[in-house]
Amino acid sequence: MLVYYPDAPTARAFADFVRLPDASTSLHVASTPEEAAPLVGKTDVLYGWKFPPELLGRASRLRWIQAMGAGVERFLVPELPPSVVLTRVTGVFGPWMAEYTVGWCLWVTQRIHLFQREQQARRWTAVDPLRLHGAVLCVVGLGDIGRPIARTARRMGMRVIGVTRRGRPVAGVEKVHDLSGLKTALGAADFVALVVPLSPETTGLIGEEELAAMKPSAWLINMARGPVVVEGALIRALAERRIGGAVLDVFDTEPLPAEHPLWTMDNVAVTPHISGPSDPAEIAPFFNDNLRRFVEGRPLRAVVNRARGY
Ligand code: OXD
Repeated sequence: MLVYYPDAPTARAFADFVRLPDASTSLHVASTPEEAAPLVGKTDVLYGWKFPPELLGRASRLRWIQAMGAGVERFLVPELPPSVVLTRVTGVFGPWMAEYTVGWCLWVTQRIHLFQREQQARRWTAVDPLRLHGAVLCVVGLGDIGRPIARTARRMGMRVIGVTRRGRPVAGVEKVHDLSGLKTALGAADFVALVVPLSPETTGLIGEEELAAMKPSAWLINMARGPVVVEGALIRALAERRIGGAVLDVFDTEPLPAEHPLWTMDNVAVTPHISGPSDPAEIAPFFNDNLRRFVEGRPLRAVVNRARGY
């Protein structure tokens, strides 16, 4: 078994939580392509994140990859042999991302940014906050992550609508639109939370027309992947104040380059891809359960459908 994470102490922490099924399994840890290269050809199970795709073509024994995150597009490369089963992590990130969503919605409605600035200038600026209660949150993607976000937002008194591929009803969500209703849903929202996986279908999902469908006061919260939003269109909409603002955790290029215009826009909050952290201790029970299933020949949990991309 190979544990791979591109940071040595974190890779070690992931490895420390692994419960090996028997004494004949050996566990290797790598955090650079150079360390992984001599190991990949003898690996049956890869427990990894940001694994160098070029090495996957050399993984001739590989049978199963457990990704350490929710979004698995980095593994869905032509080098990945078709016989390898890929699993993602479910049940872990939703609660984190629900707190992120509600936290940043409150940052907007409580005008936290404004009051911090005013405090620094010792200015008494009595502007009323907005109500979160009754505000409409549109969750785009109501899967394992979107549903806990919807539940948490509802508990805070928000009204929740959503968008999914098929538009099937979801308990507690007032109205679920299918993709053909995306713009209608966006137009009804005060906050839009993006939590779809990156796939050919979702690349550029939010472009010029979708941004134009949003209310001029609405905020976009992107926790999905940068390319789900057409970055140029978003920057124009923000600069021309055609939407209220954006809270962005993901970007086309990460880390966001120092000279990037999004850093300095006053209607943008930038966070460095932290909305759903991969904590070794939190993910370990999921991995160890799947490992037992793998060893016993039982079906694995959260197997990725490669054609769908999640
Ligand atoms: C993930 C991520 O997909 O960290 O899990 O973005």
